[in-house]
Amino acid sequence: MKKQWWHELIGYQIYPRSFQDTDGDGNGDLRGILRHLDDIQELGVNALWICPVTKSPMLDSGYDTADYDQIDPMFGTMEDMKALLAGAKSRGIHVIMDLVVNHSSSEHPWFLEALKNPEGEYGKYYIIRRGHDGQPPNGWRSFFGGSAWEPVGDSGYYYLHLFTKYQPDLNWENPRLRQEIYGMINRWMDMGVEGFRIDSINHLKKDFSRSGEDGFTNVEGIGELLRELRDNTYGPRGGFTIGEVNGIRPEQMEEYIGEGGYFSTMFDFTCMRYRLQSPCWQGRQEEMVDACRKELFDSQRRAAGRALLCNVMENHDTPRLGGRFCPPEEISPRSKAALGTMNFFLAGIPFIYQGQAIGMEDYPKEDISQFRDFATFNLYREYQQDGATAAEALARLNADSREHARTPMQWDGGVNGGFTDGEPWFDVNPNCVRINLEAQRTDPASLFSYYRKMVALRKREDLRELFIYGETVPVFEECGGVIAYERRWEGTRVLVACNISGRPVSLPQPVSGLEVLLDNIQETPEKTAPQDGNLELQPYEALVCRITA
Ligand code: TEU
Repeated sequence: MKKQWWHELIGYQIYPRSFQDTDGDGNGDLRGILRHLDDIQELGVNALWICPVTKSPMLDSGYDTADYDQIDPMFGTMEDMKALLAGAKSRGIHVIMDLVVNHSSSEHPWFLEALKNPEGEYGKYYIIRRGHDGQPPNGWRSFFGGSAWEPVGDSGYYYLHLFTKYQPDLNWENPRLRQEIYGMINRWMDMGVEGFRIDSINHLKKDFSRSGEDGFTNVEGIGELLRELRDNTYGPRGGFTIGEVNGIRPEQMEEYIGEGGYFSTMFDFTCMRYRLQSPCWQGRQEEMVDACRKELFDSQRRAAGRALLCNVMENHDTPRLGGRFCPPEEISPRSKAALGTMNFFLAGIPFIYQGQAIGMEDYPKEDISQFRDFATFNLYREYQQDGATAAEALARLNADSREHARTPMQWDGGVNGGFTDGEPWFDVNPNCVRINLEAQRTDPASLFSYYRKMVALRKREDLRELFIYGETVPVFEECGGVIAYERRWEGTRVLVACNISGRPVSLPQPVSGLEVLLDNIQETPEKTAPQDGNLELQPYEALVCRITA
């Protein structure tokens, strides 16, 4: 694999509305990110992905853009953005933005024009079609519930929205629209943005002859659009891009992220999809971990030597990881550390989500009114239409709502966890008295200190290349509930072994000559790493060792 500057990145994702408020309006802002750049640097990461901060009515948390060239006043000003870019640069941190171009907001001036005249110039910026007999053009369903078509008044026209009705899909078949988008991307890059996390990008192309998701997911011919997009923007500028790509065929990975691919990397969402709360896994943690391991190693195998995946355990669309993998009584700093370790040392580019390194947890709601996301309310209605009672629908949201990831960052144990002096836009989890950065920063046994050690280990001069380019070799695959692999590079071998279960495990074959590099049970490293014999892993123990013999 040809070396690239961005292979060295270890990323941190910020959900800005919940990061830090500095002006007392209860919403996080760009100055809040600026204020915490030192904390981010303390963690050791060298890349930031900032979720959308451009002008938006915020009906999908900024994933509904009303002006691609302006910062939303909620987050601050263009001057704040420039200050943030400069502050990050001076600390060696590369900043990427979220690029949301499958759709805009329904308040974007293009769309307002399109509504006035669906046949006119701006009508062609969107996907607007005639219905028939009072019915939408076809039966496509939105990802967030209901029909994907919304009538344009009583004109007989409908516009397509794969997400909420406030997010009309842009028409990528229109070359004028494409040029507008390329211009906008280049303006951000001129300003110092070094790349993008690219939202919902595999839905750009539509095929109206197909029913269901096949009509708008990875449609034949999408590659031409993705290639042209790259060649007119981040490609020639050497930008770093992460595609939010779901559901491509295994053999397409190289086309997407191999050398000369459409993007630098794409998320491996494997770990996000496994949830103990899902009806298919309830109470069967070991089977779930085994299935997850198999899928993770399959994608590692496919990428090996060809591409680097972007490895993630949490993001703004998924409940917190402790509850996804562990029964409630086993969610602890130790189990969170083991889960973090399991993913962090795989081949690829790791990204840590805000709050993950201090172990933030889901905050179940007692009433539907405590949620904030339009998509949540859609689901709540849909669950009830499908026969659930209101209480059951709420329980289901509490089990798997993406909003769990969006509670404000817990900086300290004070009022509102130090997030705001005002009224927070979304309730702070009261467990901030226990789980917060201030308490963990100075505690060498804290999860935050452990994450710092993980990052430092990945960056260690003598192991850096091994963690980026080394082979990933699954080991102890027969051992239920354990995820273990070796990383191998030019004669150096490192073993990563994580026990994702609440019981001790003895690995089935003896191992010898282990030098412990990292252990999430600091008190007993010598016990767990015998010089010769079978390795014993305590419940939720994670070990990273150099194999010296
Ligand atoms: O998420 C896209 C999304 O919801 C996907 O998981 C989608 O369901 C998938 O592509 C199906 O194949 C992104 C953002 O992360 C999310 O927060 C936004 O709400 C959404 O796009 C719309 O912009």
